[in-house]
Amino acid sequence: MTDTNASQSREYTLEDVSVVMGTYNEEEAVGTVLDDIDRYTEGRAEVVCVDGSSDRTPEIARDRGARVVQQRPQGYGVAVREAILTAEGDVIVTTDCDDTYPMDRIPDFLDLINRGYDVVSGDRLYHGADAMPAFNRLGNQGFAAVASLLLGTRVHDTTTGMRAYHRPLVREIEWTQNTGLSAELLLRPVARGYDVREEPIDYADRLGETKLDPLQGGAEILGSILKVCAEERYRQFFG
Ligand SMILES: Nc1nc2c(ncn2[C@@H]2O[C@H](COP(=O)(O)OP(=O)(O)OP(=O)(O)O)[C@@H](O)[C@H]2O)c(=O)[nH]1
Ligand SMILES: [Mg+2]
Repeated sequence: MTDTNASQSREYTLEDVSVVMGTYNEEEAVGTVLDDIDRYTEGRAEVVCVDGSSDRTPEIARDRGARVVQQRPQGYGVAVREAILTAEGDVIVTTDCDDTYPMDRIPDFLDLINRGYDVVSGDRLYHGADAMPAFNRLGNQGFAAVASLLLGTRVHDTTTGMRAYHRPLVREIEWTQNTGLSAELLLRPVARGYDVREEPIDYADRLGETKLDPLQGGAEILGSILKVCAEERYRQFFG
């Protein structure tokens, strides 16, 4: 079993945390999200926004001390891959910039990484995800069922945007997906035997407009899940 984290020699603190996100025209939410991060990390975490906005999002983010990396908008995964590879902390926390994820849970996620997990994945479906549109909820349950069957390990929420990663894992795996990056970031570590924990979280209504078309986005995510699971199964059997 690959286990980068069990051998870690010291306890990580909030100074070792990078909170990262893609931001695309999130001026309604970005101030609240970054204020929450500051509050719950006591201003000690690095914050990285990979931004493709044409509105005031990057100015608001810079004003609040975030590091803003400008990027032409190319989709969720292109932005988040850049964000996780830019982050300098040993513990990398991803979120959406839409005020849906509970930033007050960052210290809990850090504790779990310190307990030896390589990935801590916020499971929105555990508490029912009432704020999620019914179509998306059903889709997410379907994605989890398909991925669980294909990998032979039960996973519950493959497309959550809130996770903590131990940095070595982020560097050890090659990330290839765009809309389906969130699923890839869970499924490849699960398939490769890293210590992955799904942690129930609350999920709130979005501030501002969604950036994802549910039908097209859903089809792309399903495609990513099938491809990633097939590649990982091949890798398990043929090396
Ligand atoms: N830089 C950048 N960020 C993006 C892009 N597409 C989406 N994002 C950001 O990625 C995050 C996820 O997008 P969302 O619109 O919240 O997608 P979602 O969570 O599937 O949809 P909702 O359920 O409506 O929240 C948000 O913070 C977006 O601003 C992009 O092309 N470029
Ligand atoms: Mg979102």
